[in-house]
Amino acid sequence: MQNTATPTHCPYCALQCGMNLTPTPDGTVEVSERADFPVNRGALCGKGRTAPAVLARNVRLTSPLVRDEGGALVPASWDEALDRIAGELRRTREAHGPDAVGVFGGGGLTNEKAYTLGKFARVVLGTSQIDYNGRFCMSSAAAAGIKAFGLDRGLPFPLEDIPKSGCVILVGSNLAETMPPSLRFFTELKENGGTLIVIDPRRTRTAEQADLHLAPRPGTDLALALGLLHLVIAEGRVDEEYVGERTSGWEDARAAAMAHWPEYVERITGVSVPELRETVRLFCEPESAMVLTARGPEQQSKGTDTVGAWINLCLATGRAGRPLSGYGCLTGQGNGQGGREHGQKADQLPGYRKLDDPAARAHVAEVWGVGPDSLPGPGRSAYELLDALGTDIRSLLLMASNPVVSAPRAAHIEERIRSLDFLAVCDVVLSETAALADVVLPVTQWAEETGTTTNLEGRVLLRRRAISPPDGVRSDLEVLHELAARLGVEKGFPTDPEEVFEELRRASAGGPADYSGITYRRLAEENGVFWPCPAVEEAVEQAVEEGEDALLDAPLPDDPARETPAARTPGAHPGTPRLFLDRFATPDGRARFVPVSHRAIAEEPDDEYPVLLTTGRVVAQYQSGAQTRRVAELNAAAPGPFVEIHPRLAARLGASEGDPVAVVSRRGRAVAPARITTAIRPDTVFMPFHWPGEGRANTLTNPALDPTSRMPEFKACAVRLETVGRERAG
Ligand SMILES: Nc1nc2c(c(=O)[nH]1)N[C@H]1C(S)=C(S)[C@@H](COP(=O)(O)OP(=O)(O)OC[C@H]3O[C@@H](n4cnc5c(=O)[nH]c(N)nc54)[C@H](O)[C@@H]3O)O[C@H]1N2
Ligand SMILES: Nc1nc2c(c(=O)[nH]1)N[C@H]1C(S)=C(S)[C@@H](COP(=O)(O)OP(=O)(O)OC[C@H]3O[C@@H](n4cnc5c(=O)[nH]c(N)nc54)[C@H](O)[C@@H]3O)O[C@H]1N2
Ligand code: SF4
Ligand SMILES: [Mo]
Repeated sequence: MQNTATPTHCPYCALQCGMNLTPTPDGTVEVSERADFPVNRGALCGKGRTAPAVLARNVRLTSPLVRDEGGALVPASWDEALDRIAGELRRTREAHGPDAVGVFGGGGLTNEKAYTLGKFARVVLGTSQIDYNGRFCMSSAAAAGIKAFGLDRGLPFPLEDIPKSGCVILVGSNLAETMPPSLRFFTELKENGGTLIVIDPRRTRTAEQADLHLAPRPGTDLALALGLLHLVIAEGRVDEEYVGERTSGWEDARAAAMAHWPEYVERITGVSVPELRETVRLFCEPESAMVLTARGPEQQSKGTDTVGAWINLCLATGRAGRPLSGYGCLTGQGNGQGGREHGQKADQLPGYRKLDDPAARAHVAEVWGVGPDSLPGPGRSAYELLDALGTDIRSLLLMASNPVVSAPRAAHIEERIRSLDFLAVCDVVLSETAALADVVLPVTQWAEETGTTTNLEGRVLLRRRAISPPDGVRSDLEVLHELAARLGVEKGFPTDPEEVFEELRRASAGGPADYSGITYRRLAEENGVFWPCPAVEEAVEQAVEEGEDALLDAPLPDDPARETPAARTPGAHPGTPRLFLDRFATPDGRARFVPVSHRAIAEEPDDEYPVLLTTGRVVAQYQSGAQTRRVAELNAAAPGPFVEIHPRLAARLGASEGDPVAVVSRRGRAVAPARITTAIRPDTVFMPFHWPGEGRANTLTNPALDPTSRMPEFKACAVRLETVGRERAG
């Protein structure tokens, strides 16, 4: 292996910060600054900086594990482990049919892995039962984006546009903790005279940066957005010309908003009418403005409608598909964007195609060399799939998720997982879910393998291998190749990521997320390419005929969306940093208003469960914590769960700072120390969800699903508080 630094990207969140990795004598890597990547310009959060700790042999798995007759997980050879998985999956299929085998993926998987996992499920297992943890993440925003714009890409513009906008409303994003290097774009926005509005029931580190912070009751963002639109109409701030030229469906959306009087919205949300008016003024006065949502408004049983309402606000004011304006979703996982495009989702084929679209089936089936009729139809969503374990679904192959900690109503899901006939888990560490498996396969990690990810801007990136993996570890692609062979499919599951990417290019060609013009070489040279990026055949032919010089002068489409900050590959399609500037991706090119009305959360507080619980993240832990809880520096910063409680509620309960508090919902009971703070509403408590065991927040959460996106309501459920060892209070 080389000893020079390899430019690559962080293993964790959707920012995909650039970093340089240099091999160290102990077999891991040293992280150093990589200033050429425009998203983070060298800055990293503590998680990215300490990511190499998880590469260490004493932290990660280095041998397959198989459950022995005594019930213990013991080291085994790769052949033994793979044979066992293939045998059990075959047995389940023969006894109960192909849909009795389930597959669960993750938004942390590279594009190549997510693509191959989806293909493996449909072609090798023939099951419709595949979904992934991204369903818990961005599915509501995706559904709303597709409804309104005809296309879902997290941000329709590069992050670099943010500082030049006039106003940004951040709805339910705590990016100061969840994407710290991105805070720079918002401080630059303020330095340039723009306004930052943050909407969060808690005064977070992000909210502290805001010019205006609105703290609504959890689960009321839909009413809030409707109230703002009502005021936009009442104050004559609708951009009638834009609405007439670029949208459809305004009359119904307008009528729905008019039913949401500011005073009514104030009662529902707790945000005062003057605050609503001030928000409208700050949003409407500048030339340009943006709305960015994250998990706060999205992880609700009405998340799709809620995002739709925020998009309506953008459309009515002419703030979408115009320079420095638009709606965007701050996607979460490392490959949260690409992970939702290439087929690990229940209803989806590569290139963001729909599994129930005959033309899409025919195209992808041809690339895969199978008959279109052999492809199964759409399957269940993530929670529904997990809920069916042990009943309809008897065996599960799980890759890159830890639902024992991260799924809603987790005690029930844990019980479902335990009731499976067979569970195989591929992971880098022995996560809480892997610990329940019959076979665990140890896989390579970010710095040990090459692959592409697509960050929250829709920028496809090359994550390069910097070191060799330790002996005993294989890549997810090798696992799928070996299992396919054992299940009778010898071809079509390459282990070389570039070979997989070449196939993905063809499979995605012509689809909404078209990667066909992207190559590993371009990604390396251009520092990322924004999709859609179709192959430009003529340009390639011309290149061959006329040689490189002619290509340097090749005309580029005359479109401001094509202006990439990075170097362009002459003659090739330059990629699309900015979407919708000319038209939206709907059949008539117009964005669609959706008529939406407020509705309550699935479980309102009552006498028995009088307090609202919301959940989320802290800066030093990542997701289920499977990786970051193994890093000493991060554990020192965030050692365990806690319950944020307002002093008034704490006084009523009789709890002091640090006292263990029981939080009880209809699903179960969790105990964690009280953290008393005025930064939260008195009617609401907050728990981060990074820990298993007694303080597991997801023991409490409500799996009520959004009817469209099938997103569970992680952000609001009814609980009561008890001091531990005493009778109920709160
Ligand atoms: N440190 C860290 N960073 C991460 C992750 C991590 O686990 N740890 N995970 C990554 C992933 S996958 C994701 S999805 C992103 C998530 O990134 P964020 O969405 O920023 O994270 P959350 O903390 O889940 O939620 C954001 C905020 O929503 C607020 N909120 C709760 N209920 C409501 C509500 O009803 N309405 C509104 N408006 N706000 C509400 C919470 O108080 C919280 O401050 O972070 C990514 N980055
Ligand atoms: N209460 C509550 N619950 C939530 C949320 C919330 O806000 N509140 N947020 C939800 C959201 S947005 C998300 S994204 C989910 C995430 O929750 P999970 O799906 O549990 O995500 P991770 O903890 O990132 O789990 C990833 C697992 O894959 C492993 N891994 C990492 N890279 C690879 C790889 O390349 N291959 C393989 N095979 N394994 C790998 C890691 O070690 C880890 O065990 O949690 C959801 N749960
Ligand atoms: S912000 Fe996200 S991508 Fe950047 S270093 Fe931190 S975890 Fe990694
Ligand atoms: Mo997420």
